[in-house]
Amino acid sequence: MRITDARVIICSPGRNFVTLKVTTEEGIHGLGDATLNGRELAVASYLTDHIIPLLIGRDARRIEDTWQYLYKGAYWRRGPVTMTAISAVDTALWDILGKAVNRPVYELLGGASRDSVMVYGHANGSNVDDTVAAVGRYVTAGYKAVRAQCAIPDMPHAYGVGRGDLYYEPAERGTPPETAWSTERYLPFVPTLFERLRREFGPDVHLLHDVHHRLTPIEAGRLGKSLEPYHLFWMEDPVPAELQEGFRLIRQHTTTPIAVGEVFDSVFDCHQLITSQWIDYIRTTVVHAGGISHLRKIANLAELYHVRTGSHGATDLSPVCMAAALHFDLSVHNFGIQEYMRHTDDTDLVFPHAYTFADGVMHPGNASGLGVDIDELLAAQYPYEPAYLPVARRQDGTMHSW
Ligand code: GCO
Ligand code: MG
Repeated sequence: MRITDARVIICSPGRNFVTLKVTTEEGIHGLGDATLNGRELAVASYLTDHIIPLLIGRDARRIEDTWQYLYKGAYWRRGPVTMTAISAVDTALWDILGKAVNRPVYELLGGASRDSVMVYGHANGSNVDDTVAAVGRYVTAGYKAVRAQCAIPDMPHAYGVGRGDLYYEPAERGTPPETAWSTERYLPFVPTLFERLRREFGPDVHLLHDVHHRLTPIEAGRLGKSLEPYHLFWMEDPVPAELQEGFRLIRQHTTTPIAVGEVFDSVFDCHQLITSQWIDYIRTTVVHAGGISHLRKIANLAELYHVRTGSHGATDLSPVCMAAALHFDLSVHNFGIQEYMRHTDDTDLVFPHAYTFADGVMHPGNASGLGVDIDELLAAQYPYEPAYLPVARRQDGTMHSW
């Protein structure tokens, strides 16, 4: 099963996506998502200029060997661009293997560990009433878990307040938009939001909140403690996580569960967090953390330490990643939850897929491989458009983490 062709397809059906398409001598093709929001062309070049020439002629069945060849062979290890490119190759090879043996990928990963995959959606609003209404719409739509974000009074650009109800799309065409941030206003406000949400929706719905890397460890400890009465499913990305040791301090102060890892690209970003039991959910995902192969290694380590998975699944991760994530989620024992922000209708048409949503849960479907494809003719109608994620500044002008 030699690889005879590999190509990068860049399209923008509502937002930018980079997709790797690998084809074998039998004419089987596999897809991998290679989208790195705001830095898309760097991954496209890494694949086209440095990886694709090495793939031609290789045996598509040697998934682990190809992973190690690309990882060790580059000499320069890790980093989001490298790891997103390797992820795309790995995902495409699992897709090819599934198609070659005519089985859905989750069966090759050990089979289903559960009947379906619980997902959460994003509810947000420019004030508490709007956020309550948005959570209500998700609950009515059958969701068992909802992430709630709200603009802080007098700070309209708090993280998570997006355009539209179903898609959360922070990247904007042109240069990076600037947003303002105030920890002083945020910290006392968030508990009032969750106090209201629990009053409106009762104890059963799972409520989540994304801090989006904005606090210091001691501030995060305070926030987690003040949210304890509202028993969140998780508090996400409380601090920027380059300093794994910082989570020890958060953990000392709160029992609110902690989720982290959407920007991690390998197990080396989180091994200390996991083995020290400083976190509860690891959010690494197929497209940025080394594909299905490496994500399984992270999950297997996490399982030993009672840490469960909660893969990133925002709108900027393509339906190819979503499909791969669902095969992983269904199979892995220590699954926790999967983020699911819907794609626009344009995106769904460009990437026809077998995965389904009903009653708050998803299933990858039983098509062979990943069960997702790309309509290249349609994709060509949506050319790439440069777009950037926002940046954040504190009120005195100091750059802050967005
Ligand atoms: C999430 C994330 C996203 C990111 C986005 C960046 O929890 O879904 O924080 O919304 O901001 O994926 O590209
Ligand atoms: Mg997040």
